[in-house]
Amino acid sequence: MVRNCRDLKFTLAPWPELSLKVQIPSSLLILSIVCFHLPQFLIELFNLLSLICLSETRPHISIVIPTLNEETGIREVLQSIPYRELGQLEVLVVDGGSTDGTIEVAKALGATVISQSQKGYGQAILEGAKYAKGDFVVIIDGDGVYDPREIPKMLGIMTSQKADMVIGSRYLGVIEPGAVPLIRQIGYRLMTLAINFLLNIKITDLFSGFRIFRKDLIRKIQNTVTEPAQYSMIFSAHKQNGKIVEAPITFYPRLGKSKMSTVDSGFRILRLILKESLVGIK
Ligand SMILES: Nc1nc2c(ncn2[C@@H]2O[C@H](COP(=O)(O)OP(=O)(O)O)[C@@H](O)[C@H]2O)c(=O)[nH]1
Ligand SMILES: [Mg+2]
Repeated sequence: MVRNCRDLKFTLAPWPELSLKVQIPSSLLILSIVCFHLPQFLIELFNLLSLICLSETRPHISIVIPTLNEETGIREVLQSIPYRELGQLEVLVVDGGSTDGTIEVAKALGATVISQSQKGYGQAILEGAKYAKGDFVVIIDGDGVYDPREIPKMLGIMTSQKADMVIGSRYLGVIEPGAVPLIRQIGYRLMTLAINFLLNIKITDLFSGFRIFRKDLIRKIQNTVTEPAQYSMIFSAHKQNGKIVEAPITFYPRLGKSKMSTVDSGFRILRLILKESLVGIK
C-alpha cells in the first residue's frame, strides 16, 4: 500500500467474490467526507447554539393549547412536549367546555386547565395569553396536527432573527396527505394572497395555529385586536410593527373531529379583510 493512502474495497452484494480494490489518498477521503457532511453539521451547530443561548438566558415559556373535546389529541400533544429541552415551562390548556375526558387527561399529564369565560377559539387564545407568564407564548392546537417537538427549532429561528413572532408554516414545510381538505387549501391560498397584498407582507401561512409570540407583542395584541381570531392577530401584530418570521413545520391529519366550520370561518375572514381594507383606504 502507498503511504497515506486508504484501500477501499467495493463488493457487489450477490457476488462477494467479485470485488474491486482502489487506493484513495487519505487526505482526499477525509476531505470528501467533510465536504459531504459539513452543511448539515453547520445547520445542526447553528440550531444548537441558538438553543444554548436561549437556555442561558432562561426564558420562561408558556404553551397555550385551546381544546374542545380533544381527549385523544391532547394526550398526544402533551406527551410530545420536549420538556427537558425547553427548560422553564408552563402548559395552559384553555378549555371551551369539553364533555369528554379532555380536562381529566390534561390535568393528569400536568397541565393547568383554564375554563374559558367566553365562547370561541380566538377567545380561548386571548384568555390563555392573558394568563400566561412566559417571556415567549406558544400557541398550538390540541388535536395533534402540529408537533410540539418543533418548538425548539421555532424558538431558535425566532431568537436568531430577533423576531417578535414566528409562524409555523405548513407551506414551507410538509403537509401530510389528507391533513388539509382541498376546499380549505383553496380558501387559505386566496385569503393569504389578499391579506399579503393588503398589508404588503410576504407570509405563506397566515392561518397556521402554531405560533410563538414574544410577551411584549402578545400584550399589545391583546389590547388592540379588533376580533378574537387568529387571523386578526396578524393584522394587530402588523400594526404594532412586530417582526413576523416563519419556520417550516410538518402538518399532520387531526385526531378526532374538527370543531370549526370552514364556511363560517371563511366568511368571518372575508368580513375582516373588507373591514381592514376600508379602514386602510380612509
Ligand atoms: N377552548 C376552545 N378551543 C376550541 C374551540 N373551538 C376549537 N377549539 C380548539 O382549537 C383547536 C383548533 O380547532 P379545530 O376544530 O381543529 O379547527 P380546524 O383546525 O380549523 O379544523 C383544537 O384544538 C380545538 O379543540 C373553542 O370554542 N374553545
Ligand atoms: Mg385542527
